[in-house]
Amino acid sequence: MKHLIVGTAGHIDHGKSALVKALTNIDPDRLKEEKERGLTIDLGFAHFDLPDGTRVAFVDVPGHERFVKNMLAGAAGMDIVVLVIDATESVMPQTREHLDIMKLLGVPRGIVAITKIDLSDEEMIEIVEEEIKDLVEGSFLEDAPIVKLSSKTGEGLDEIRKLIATAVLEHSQKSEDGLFRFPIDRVFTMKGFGAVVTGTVFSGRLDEDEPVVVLPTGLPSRARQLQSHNTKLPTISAGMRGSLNLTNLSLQQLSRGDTIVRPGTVEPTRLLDAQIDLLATAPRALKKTNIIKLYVATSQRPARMTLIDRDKLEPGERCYALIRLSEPLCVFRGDRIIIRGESPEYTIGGGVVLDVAPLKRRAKGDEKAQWLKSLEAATLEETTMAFLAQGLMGTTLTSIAARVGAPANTLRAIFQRKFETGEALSADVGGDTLLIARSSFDALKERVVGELKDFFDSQQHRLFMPREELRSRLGPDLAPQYFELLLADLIEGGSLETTREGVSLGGRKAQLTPSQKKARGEIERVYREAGCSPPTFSQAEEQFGDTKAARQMISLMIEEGALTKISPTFAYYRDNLDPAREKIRESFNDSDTLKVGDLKTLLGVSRKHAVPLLEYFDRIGLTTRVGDHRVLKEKLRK
Ligand SMILES: Nc1nc2c(ncn2[C@@H]2O[C@H](COP(=O)(O)OP(=O)(O)O)[C@@H](O)[C@H]2O)c(=O)[nH]1
Ligand SMILES: [Mg+2]
Repeated sequence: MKHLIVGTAGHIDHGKSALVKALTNIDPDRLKEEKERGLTIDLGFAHFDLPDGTRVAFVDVPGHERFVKNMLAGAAGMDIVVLVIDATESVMPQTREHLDIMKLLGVPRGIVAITKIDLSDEEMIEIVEEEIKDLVEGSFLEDAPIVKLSSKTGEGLDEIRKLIATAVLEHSQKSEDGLFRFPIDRVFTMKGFGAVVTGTVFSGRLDEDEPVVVLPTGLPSRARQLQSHNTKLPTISAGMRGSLNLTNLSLQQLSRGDTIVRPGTVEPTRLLDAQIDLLATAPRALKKTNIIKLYVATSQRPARMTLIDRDKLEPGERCYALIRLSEPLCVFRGDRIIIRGESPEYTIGGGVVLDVAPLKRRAKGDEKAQWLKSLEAATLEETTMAFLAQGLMGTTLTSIAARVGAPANTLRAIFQRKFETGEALSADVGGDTLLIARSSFDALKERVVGELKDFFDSQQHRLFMPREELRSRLGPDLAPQYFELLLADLIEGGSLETTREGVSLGGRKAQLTPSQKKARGEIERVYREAGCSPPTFSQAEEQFGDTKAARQMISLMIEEGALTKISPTFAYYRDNLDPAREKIRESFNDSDTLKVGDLKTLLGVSRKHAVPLLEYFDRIGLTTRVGDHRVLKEKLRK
């Protein structure tokens, strides 16, 4: 079954609503105020069935210039437009503005209807036809059929029905594969149901009772009571008019312009890059920075637009621009946008969204333009890989899917191939997949080696760079899983060695200057001769004189394992600590417990050393503390 939306466009009072009513028997002017004043204020909805059973949805838009903002909310979902022109008035300002909007939105096809022919004569109608031909020249309506009709007498209605039927049959149906996206165009309450929203499904599909989220507010809900044209359905999909009941949400929490998506698929943005066309009829050129009103799907936002590849844009010209929004908006790559100037608000141009997550880092104008140009014509696969390669630290599958505007499953298929060719790698990061471009991976590998070289250049005596220090130097955004992947790859390639404490360059040895060597020998002697009563670190450093050299050599000996650090103040010479441990173990042959006082006698040390020693042996699992004494852990287990 096909679904598509036929929309009206044209100047006020040219007979749009009357035509929709004549074709569908439904009055699209549903508001009391509209009926009273005979004026369309907001979008109207109607439908009729073609002889083959295809249901055609109509969106009727207001023609008044004050309500163009409402018109835009309906225009974004149209597949076919009927441009309505009054035979007695011919082309008028909103005829032009609506046509401009349709062009900018990329509406693919349409029909021109000359209405009220019962009030005109042939000569006049011919003039109107000529004016229409001038108007549509060079546009998507250039070869569109022109039908002359009267909604009052019914003349020409059969002809337009047939033309609509042909257009519907020839129109290709939207695919249902995209991310589910439902921009809300109406919100109301229904007794017994609570908040109900209507809209046109822009992409994807949704089943009844699925969890959803409303953007940009982020309010979670569930989709109940799916309907299309008052018929209950189990599923709604791309191209359909639809309505749904949002559970647990009230009228006040929802508004036109909000978008319904599946949870965790899309994040709203405040920043986007777009290609912009300034209409040839725009009153003035655009400056480097402009205050504008941005329209996307059913939403609108005040925005600041900065030209990227030039300082000024003349009417009729095209360029790239960065758009900053005052409030976040749910927008997709590839979306058509409309921009309007302020006071008086008037359509000045539009364009296409190229990137919904532009890098905050300021690229130079030319460089950025080059990047956007490459994105403009890129396929889904190329775009995916381009975005991937931009992030040195990798990107999650979810965020790259949102950035390209495609569902994660579609990307999984692309990445499967990229893993095989080696162009991409992946790491599991708590439920999501971190994707990494080979180029980023290689660049980061080089940085790891670079950081290590820098580290050892300034600290020749060190054996290892502590892991955490290395990771933090690479950047706070680096996922631990990615870091491990890098290390594993470098170790396999032989350029890295790791131990529990740290990371070193493959085959590297500490290099000591003659004075460092001397210091090392001296300090080693101090610790060896001190037996079980070594000096504190600061005592050892002071005793040697050159505090810095002493500190360096102490940490080197700790890294090497010649010294064992047992507390923040003490290290023991390994060859002294090992026998001490054995003595303690043996002492438990004669006694079940060991007290601080016992250890003092056993090793001939003072309390200052005995306490940290016992705590150290507890820590390494030799002994354990019970009350004011120690027991041997091995004995406990028996
Ligand atoms: N005589 C005649 N009047 C029409 C025709 N179409 C619309 N009208 C009248 O023109 C006025 C404006 O029509 P409407 O459909 O509200 O215009 P819209 O603003 O474009 O929606 C209404 O009073 C209609 O009854 C027509 O084909 N013939
Ligand atoms: Mg109307």
